[in-house]
Amino acid sequence: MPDIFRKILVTCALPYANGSIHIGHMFEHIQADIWVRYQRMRGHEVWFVSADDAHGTAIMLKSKKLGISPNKLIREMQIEHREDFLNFNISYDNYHSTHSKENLFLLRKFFSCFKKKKLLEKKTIVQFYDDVKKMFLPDRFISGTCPMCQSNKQYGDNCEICGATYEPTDLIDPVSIISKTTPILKNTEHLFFNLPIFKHMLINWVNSSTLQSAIIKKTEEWLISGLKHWCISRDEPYFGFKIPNFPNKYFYVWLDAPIGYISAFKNLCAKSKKLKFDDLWNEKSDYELYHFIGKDIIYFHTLFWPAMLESMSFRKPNGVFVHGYLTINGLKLSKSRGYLITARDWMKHFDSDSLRYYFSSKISNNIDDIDIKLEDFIQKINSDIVNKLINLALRSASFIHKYFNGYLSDNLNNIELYQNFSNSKEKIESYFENREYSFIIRESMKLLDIANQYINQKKPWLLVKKQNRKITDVHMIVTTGINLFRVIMIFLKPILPNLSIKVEDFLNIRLNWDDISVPLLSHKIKKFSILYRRINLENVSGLFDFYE
Ligand code: NOT
Ligand code: ZN
Repeated sequence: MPDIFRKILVTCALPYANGSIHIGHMFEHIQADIWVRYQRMRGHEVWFVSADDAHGTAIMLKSKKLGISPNKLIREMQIEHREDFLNFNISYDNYHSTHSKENLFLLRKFFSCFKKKKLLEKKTIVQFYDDVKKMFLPDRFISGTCPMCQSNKQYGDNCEICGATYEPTDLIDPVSIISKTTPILKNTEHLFFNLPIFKHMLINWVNSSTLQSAIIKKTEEWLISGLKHWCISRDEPYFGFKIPNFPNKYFYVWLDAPIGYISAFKNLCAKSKKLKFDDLWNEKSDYELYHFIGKDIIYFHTLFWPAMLESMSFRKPNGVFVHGYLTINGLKLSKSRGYLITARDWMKHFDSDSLRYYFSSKISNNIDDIDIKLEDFIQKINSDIVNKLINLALRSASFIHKYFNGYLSDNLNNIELYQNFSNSKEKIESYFENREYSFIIRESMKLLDIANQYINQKKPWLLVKKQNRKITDVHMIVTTGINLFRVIMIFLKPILPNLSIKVEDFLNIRLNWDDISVPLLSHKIKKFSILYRRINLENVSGLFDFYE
């Protein structure tokens, strides 16, 4: 048990149910999963949930295009997504859906609470309407020329070139992405949530929670520039939950999506006797709550979400952990341009630990974008995992079996060296806690270089051949090698779950955090079988080719 026992709920942003999971999604789910696995290893109570985000215009249109019902689409997507996350060892306690009975139940609760507290107002606004498809157009379905920098093919809400944000009606020459025609302006009535009323609460929350400095800055900018009333309804055709007594109107997907965090938890409570819904969501809860998200959806999590929770007298998040975008060879991933690698394609060429490791070598707690490259990836996996990590185990284990019947010696050859390794524990702990995984990789590789040098200097392969060899020395040297390997494997266990299972089998122990300071002695290990295979560039060319 750790000194301070923590109870934590962790979530990842809910992937939309209209497309496959790709490595851009995985970047977030892997980052969160490593954090969760680490906290569990420390003995804390951690619950990890997410769900498919099953509503919205995009899902409605996609199901039409496929000629199937939205319900069928989201059912099939959820099965696929769950499988993908399982393949990457994302250790969800529950992976639910926003199109669920719990989510509808909770959404209605939020809605009645908003009404009771007079937080809602109906207003008539003017919006772009596609007269061919007979539907109002969400911002992302309108494209035009940026009013600020004149770049063309920009979305209705912001410009990817100059970063300006604006109203769709500000766009020059707007076009409907769906019918490619010029949309018309049409009046429509909508429901607005009074966000400005929460300004002071939000200022307090921003200052009291653990947010990255860039996120505090951004949120404060929004708070200073003034909060607007938030439109929470959408016209049909739409796929989502209908608004009671407001004909032909649906709740906006972004209202029920964050409620999905709560409903995934509620659904989990029904399955687990131990968990109580109120223990987590009441205002005085002693659970910690953290959301892992990308930097495109910060304001949903630092403005709307705390305001929604406050109005329900629910507890608010302790932190929102934001990451930057993933790029491949410097280019942003894009579904429409086909610039992405799906989780499934990845698994056809590589294993999941390799992506977890490679991402970790680049993960810090800032929101800068992260670039990946095929050659860099292969080089890193082969040099770090195969040449340094596995090699250390291999070269030591071969002696243990050949000369010592599989047993480790009852003493180490170099206790000081072992202690130096295990003393890195606290440093590694703070890197995990602060999500600075690249430092964990760097520190582990530094230690592995030292361990391999130690074996190189001791040359056990020469020692055993010497005439009056000291066989006990050889035994203690290679036992030290195995023990140094074990310390590094404990550090890397949250990052490399598949390899860890194999190593636990090989060493015939569990890799436990609390065991780091005590060496493994007089213990029988199993025969070394292949723990990890080198990657050959020839076998994998093709996967990143669309970027050349
Ligand atoms: N489906 C959304 C997206 O950007 C994420 C929803 C996260 C849930 O992929 N919500 N909140 N707040
Ligand atoms: Zn622009």
